[in-house]
Amino acid sequence: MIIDHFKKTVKFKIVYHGPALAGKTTNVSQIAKLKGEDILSFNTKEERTLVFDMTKEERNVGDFKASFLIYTVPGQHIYSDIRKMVMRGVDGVVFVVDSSEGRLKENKEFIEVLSEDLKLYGKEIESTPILLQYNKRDLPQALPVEVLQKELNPFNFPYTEAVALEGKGVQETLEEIINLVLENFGRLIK
Ligand SMILES: Nc1nc2c(ncn2[C@@H]2O[C@H](COP(=O)(O)OP(=O)(O)O)[C@@H](O)[C@H]2O)c(=O)[nH]1
Ligand SMILES: [Mg+2]
Repeated sequence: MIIDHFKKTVKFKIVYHGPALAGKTTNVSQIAKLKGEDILSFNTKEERTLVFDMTKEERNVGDFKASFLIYTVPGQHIYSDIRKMVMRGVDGVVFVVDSSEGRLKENKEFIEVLSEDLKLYGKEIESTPILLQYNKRDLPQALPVEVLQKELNPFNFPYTEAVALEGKGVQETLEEIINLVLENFGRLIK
């Protein structure tokens, strides 16, 4: 986070993390769309989100103006350098889970990737504001939330359910991570 006491601004960084094709870009595009904007995408020539996307939210916090810069990481392992770069200075993470049964193993492995990414910048997964979003709840092969909770959420992070493709749960997820980040900020400045 970057605080500017002169201008009364504080900037936070929120990253949508998670394995490839979980729905990270879909979430962030929906957030931008709600504001009548497009996401900024930095793609390769194959037009996949191999680099990252971003958008911005603003809130008033006391007499400060808080901005939240929202990024996605590429989920493909070959782009780990870019992922790590995006994770620098992160204040809060939405870990997007593809609820499909066939993606469970990948989701699990990626929680480990998230943990390593945080360690790289001296942060522990247990003490970072993290929210799990169980996405693609519309799929017939979606695992029950209780199963996902047991398999993916040993730290008992707050979670949301979503169908990002239809915009369901997208705003709720964003509000919840913003709240978690602000709560954490409140604790830090006490
Ligand atoms: N059925 C379903 N598909 C989704 C949902 N959210 C995203 N998708 C699809 O999943 C694919 C990957 O989404 P994308 O946002 O690019 O994933 P990313 O790699 O995590 O950024 C795309 O084809 C999306 O349309 C959802 O809630 N339900
Ligand atoms: Mg993407």
